[in-house]
Amino acid sequence: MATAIKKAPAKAVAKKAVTTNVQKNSVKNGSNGIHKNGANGAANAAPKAAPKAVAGKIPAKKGTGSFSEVAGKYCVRDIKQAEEGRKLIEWAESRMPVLMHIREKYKKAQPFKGLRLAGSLHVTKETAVLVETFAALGADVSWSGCNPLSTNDPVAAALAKGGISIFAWYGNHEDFYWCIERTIDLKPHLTLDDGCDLINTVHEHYADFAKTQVIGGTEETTTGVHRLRSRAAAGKLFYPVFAVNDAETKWDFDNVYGTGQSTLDGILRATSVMLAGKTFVVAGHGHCGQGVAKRAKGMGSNIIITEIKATSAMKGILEGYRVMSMDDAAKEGDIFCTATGVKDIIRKQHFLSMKNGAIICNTGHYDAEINLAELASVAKNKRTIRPNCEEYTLKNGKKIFVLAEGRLVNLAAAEGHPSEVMDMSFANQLMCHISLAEAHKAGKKLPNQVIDIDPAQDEFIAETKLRTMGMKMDKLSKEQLRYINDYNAGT
Ligand code: RBV
Repeated sequence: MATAIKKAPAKAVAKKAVTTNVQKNSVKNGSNGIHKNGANGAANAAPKAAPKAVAGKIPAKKGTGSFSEVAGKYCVRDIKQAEEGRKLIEWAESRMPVLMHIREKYKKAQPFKGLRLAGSLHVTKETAVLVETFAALGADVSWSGCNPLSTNDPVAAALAKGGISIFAWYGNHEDFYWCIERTIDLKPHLTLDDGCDLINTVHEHYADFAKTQVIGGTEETTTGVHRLRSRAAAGKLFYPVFAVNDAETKWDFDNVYGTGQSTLDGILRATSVMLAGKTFVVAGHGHCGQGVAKRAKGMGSNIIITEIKATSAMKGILEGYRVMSMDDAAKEGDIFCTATGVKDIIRKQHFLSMKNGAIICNTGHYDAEINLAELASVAKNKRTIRPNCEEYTLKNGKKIFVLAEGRLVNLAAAEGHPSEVMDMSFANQLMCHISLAEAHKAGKKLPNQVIDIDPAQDEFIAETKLRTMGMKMDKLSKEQLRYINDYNAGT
């Protein structure tokens, strides 16, 4: 049924301490772990910081639906889904050999013994392998999601059942920061972020704690690293943070091939449209945009790139794509995907000039790239046409389809990047935290800066990955080594 477009008022709902049955109208996962989107969720409402726990009293949640909850320990949608989640985690483990190798290697040493770690990262089967690796290596772990639509509820249930302190559920618009606050209640020594919401919360609401108690942290994604670098430049970073995103074994693989595959996966699950012959507009031709464009081209789409950086635009040209402004691309595209990290990439003037039936989605970290408020202002109604696909009928009569509320389509409508590529990203996360723990135990204080990844760590991770894939590499002979370093060698 079509609904007139207006903002739903926030409802205050009293919660019982422990409930188990998911109510009829609550947003939930399908049994296959594929997300089903709630029809008219408070789409773009920016989450506000939750109140802090005062004298040990936990503030009430605002969200609707019921939960499985043990105060101070976990809050997930339905603990009865744990068995289903456990199978997904086992599936991911079998495809993440590097992480499992490092788990084995450090099991005896217990590098995190006595340390508490809080993480805010998409609760997927891959993340669960990372979380359980930290726990296996001695850490006391507390976890929250880093996007309202990316938690896999069965996986969250399995983690809770396995003893992890986790606060996360799919469709968590209202209590996003409430969950982060609950992980901070456990007073972490280490923080692990994807998008910097945890780091920002610790810095803005617990500054003294951040300055005196936190040893260090890591950041997973491009957007988060940007935020961190501006925080550090402003002199407001209170502990050292490793820029995991900038590792070669992260951004050259996860951002390109992971985003490429999972974004198309999300688009296809949400629409089932044919990609061959379509005009596919990719906004932003950085690592993520390159991955999306490559894979869409592989499926037979004609690619248009929009860019602000000449070298990135040039790379698109040499791949055989067209480059144009969004004003022009808006008129030509059948499918649009934003991957810029910048807000307002697709806005009112673009919606108005789009073709009837255009499909729009985003694969950047935040939901700011498509201006949905402006879309609502030129639309007369919207309805959910299928999971993660909303039809807006414009006042000019054309229809535009928005996927996953403009949030990361690969995580909201599909399952995020494949386990095989997250294996390397999360191996980087783990190795950085081992470095932080080891430095702390050795009494070494790292500077309160954004720290780049040691190239030796990249080499170790890539080598281990290749070995687990059964690949062999060549080695330079002494003579070859001498030759490449000989400045007199020539024709
Ligand atoms: N990402 N995680 C997954 N399957 O757990 N998929 C994608 C997963 C991360 C990825 O590393 C990227 O940098 C980040 O999500 C964007 O929020």
